[in-house]
Amino acid sequence: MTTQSRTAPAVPSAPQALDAIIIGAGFSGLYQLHKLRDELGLKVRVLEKGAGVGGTWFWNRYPGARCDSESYYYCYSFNKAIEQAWSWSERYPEHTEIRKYLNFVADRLALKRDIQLDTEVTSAAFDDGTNLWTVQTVAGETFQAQFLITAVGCLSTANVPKFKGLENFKGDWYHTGNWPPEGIDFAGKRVGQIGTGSTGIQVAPVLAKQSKHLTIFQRTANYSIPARNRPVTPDEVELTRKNYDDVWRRARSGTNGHPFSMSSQSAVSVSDEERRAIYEKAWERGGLRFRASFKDILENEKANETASDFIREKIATVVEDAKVGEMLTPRDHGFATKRPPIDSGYFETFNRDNVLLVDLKAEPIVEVTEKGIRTSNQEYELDIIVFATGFDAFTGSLLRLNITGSHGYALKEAWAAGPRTYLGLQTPKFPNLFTITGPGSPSVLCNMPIAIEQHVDWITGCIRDMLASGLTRIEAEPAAAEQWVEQVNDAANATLLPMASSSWYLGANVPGKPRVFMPYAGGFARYANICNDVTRSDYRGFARS
Ligand code: NA7
Repeated sequence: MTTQSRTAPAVPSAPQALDAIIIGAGFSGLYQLHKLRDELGLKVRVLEKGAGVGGTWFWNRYPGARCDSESYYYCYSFNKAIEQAWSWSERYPEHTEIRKYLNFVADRLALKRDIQLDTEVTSAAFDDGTNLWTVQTVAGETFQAQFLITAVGCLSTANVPKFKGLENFKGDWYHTGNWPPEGIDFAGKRVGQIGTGSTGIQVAPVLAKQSKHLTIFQRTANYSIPARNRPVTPDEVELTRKNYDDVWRRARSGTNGHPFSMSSQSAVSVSDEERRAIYEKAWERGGLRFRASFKDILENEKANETASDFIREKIATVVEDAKVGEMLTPRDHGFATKRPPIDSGYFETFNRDNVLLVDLKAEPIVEVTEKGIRTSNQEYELDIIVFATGFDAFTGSLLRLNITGSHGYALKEAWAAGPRTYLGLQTPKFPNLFTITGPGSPSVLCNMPIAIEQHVDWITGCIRDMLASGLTRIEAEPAAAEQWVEQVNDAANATLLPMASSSWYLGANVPGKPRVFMPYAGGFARYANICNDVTRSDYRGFARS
């Protein structure tokens, strides 16, 4: 997608003085602006690369793009009036409705006057003499502030594999995370889709319906649970509004920031019949809650195998061609060890006459040609290629900001062997820089708005305390970060998550990226308690002056 980023003027402007700079105007940036401006009374500017607010949802406009958390809790909880005024139309709203919601919030809180759109940050540098950050943009503007807060999301830098010959392709190609706002007309086109993660699984059924022919290039077969998306009834809206306090209490007290609790039963402690009945019920209900059917699906390989087997059987039932069904059946990793997608007719799509599945493990892509994609077996002629190939997750968008901390130390250097943070909030040698849902925090393992609110609340409290005490500098201590990295590893190793060797949780989807398990897998409630404990113990692990 191209946006009209402001271009550099001949003479760079004088620095604009602020108290805080926020990069990004998605869920995180909007809430952080509200807290710092309206509660602490700071002078704040949000710098946003896109032409509108929405963050992830500004860019991900591919057909079928929806959130995987249910709408009634994929939203903010901090403002009763907003919570009570907004109604979602579907169980899983489409990207357009989520953007509408974020615009509604931004308008209601009068946030837009402090958000500068079409503004791409090119660098951010800390000055030890003044304890100020200087941020520069593509247009040559310069901003200075004591606090710099990155709100760039975990999944914002598109991963477009470097296939040989892509520049020769005569048709059009797009990445799902950079979708043109005007949309794409697929009518009568032969489309090739690469990637079968959450995005590929959402987009495929729609592409199959809109195009003349769809070829899906699959590297790793994936599990998916039916979303069972449907309109939300007025009665449900009313009931949720009445129960919101309870919804948020439950969401914050659990592992994943969802308002449902994990079963207390082990998948291997019940009879085969009982287990099947529980999985069948969860399958019929649909959605990510399937993962909570038993407490040990992500802890015990045998338990995990029961869930994996159940879904494998479902795939075999849905897909009419047994050979295609087997190609679609994941055998190399357990259910939910990679981010589990939810779908609206994904496996059914392969029963259509105009859909072809290509197994890239059997016939890898050799090159993109003028006419399409050539695998080791044959050339597939295409008019449009859709890359649903994911993101340079967690670190990609942060490293692209060219951040240099104390004494010119580059974030690229600090994270050369993988991200090292304290609580995912700060990195040693980068004073006064806070990262919302940074690597080392629960982030993507959690319902994102819940994770975001917790981070924004913590950062706001921390800044409030600093200002009240006349402090001007806060920095994570190296020893605290080292210990936290260990805790992040231990939390991951207590689960089956590291077993999926090609997972983007590990950075394995981007060639050359260090393999480090990046999100904190110890659970949201435990993480939030740790953060609160750090606050209570006078910001243990942070040097403040
Ligand atoms: P994902 O989950 O990273 O999926 C990307 C898909 O693209 C996945 O199937 C990859 O196969 C495939 N891929 C990536 N690179 C290649 C190359 N070089 N060749 C062939 N296939 C490739 O990204 P999504 O956008 O689907 O989802 C990201 C998150 O967004 C999602 O989990 C939600 O949290 C929202 P692989 O599995 O690596 O073999």
